[in-house]
Amino acid sequence: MRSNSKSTHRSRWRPGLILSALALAGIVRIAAAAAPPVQFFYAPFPEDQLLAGLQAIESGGPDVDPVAPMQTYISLAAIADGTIIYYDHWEDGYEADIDAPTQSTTKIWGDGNSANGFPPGVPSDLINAGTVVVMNNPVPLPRSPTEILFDGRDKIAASKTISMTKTGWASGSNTLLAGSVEMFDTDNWGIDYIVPVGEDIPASTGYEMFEYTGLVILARDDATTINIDADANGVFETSLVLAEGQSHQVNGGVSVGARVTSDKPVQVDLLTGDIASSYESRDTALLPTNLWTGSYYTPVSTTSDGGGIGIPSTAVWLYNPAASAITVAYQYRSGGIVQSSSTSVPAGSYTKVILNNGTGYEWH
Ligand SMILES: [Ca+2]
Ligand SMILES: [Ca+2]
Ligand SMILES: [Ca+2]
Ligand SMILES: [Ca+2]
Repeated sequence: MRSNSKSTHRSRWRPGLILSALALAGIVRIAAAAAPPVQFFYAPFPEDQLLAGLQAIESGGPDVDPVAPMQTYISLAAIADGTIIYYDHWEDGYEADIDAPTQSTTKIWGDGNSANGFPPGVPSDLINAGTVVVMNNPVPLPRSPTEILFDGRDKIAASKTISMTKTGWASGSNTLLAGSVEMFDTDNWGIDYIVPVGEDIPASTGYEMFEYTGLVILARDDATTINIDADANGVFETSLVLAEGQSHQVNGGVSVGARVTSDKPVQVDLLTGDIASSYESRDTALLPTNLWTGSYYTPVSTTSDGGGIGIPSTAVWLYNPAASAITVAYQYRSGGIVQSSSTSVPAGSYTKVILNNGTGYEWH
């Protein structure tokens, strides 16, 4: 075994890897890799899955139901001059090497050569610090892969770090029921996720805001096995295999402490809503558990009330995955004076803290 292991290890020192390492050190310049990607993104919430989630939240009753087509906005912001973006649509399959594309549908943005594509709204084809690119189109459903559109599952690579978001809504309900999530690059994906809120939070505690709780799970690699314990009973009731860029939806039925694990990194997004409530939903990208930490800042509070029933709109939900209760201390300013307080979060459960108006909070 030792001999095999050593052999395997040594075989990894291929000449290409050595050259790449030297190139990074500035010793060797390799013409073919003028702008190698350092970040990779996959747009979450394929439009059919987002529509299914929105329809589960808002259907029936007197309000206008969500229907196709969807409206999709994918945006990116650059922080460095000379950023190169590679945009690879899922519809015709992914490139083997996104920075050496062979498909005419794959666009290279920011290289000053508009013949291979340029960002919407940026005819100069130059992406500099502060450049914002917004990709927007209606997305008919069901999707026909022969129609190339900006949509969920598309793959984006960047030669310098960027930030990205995806925003969408359905026709009918329009922007009354819309969602927007930050897109984490694949370095910030993980193999273990726990959902901090869920449908089992009583209406009296959660204002029914989690009456619908669902997930979309998107894979980076072919042959990614995912396991899902949506009802948080400690047993994975669903196990399936996803290909690169494929997305699986858990369309409701997610409880506090629900878990998603995988053998390769995945992206998990959360969609929640108050069912048939004249349009109330929330969504967010979940962080994998290895990126959880013991200190957070909350920048936002508000005076507005929740639906005119006197409930402050801004609340923090604290989740404790441990087998015993934990105490969370927090500080905030009131009238310019720093105040300290604390709350207890039960084992495997949650606590809600409502934020006072005009305050920022630090949690630890
Ligand atoms: Ca596309
Ligand atoms: Ca493609
Ligand atoms: Ca170009
Ligand atoms: Ca289960």
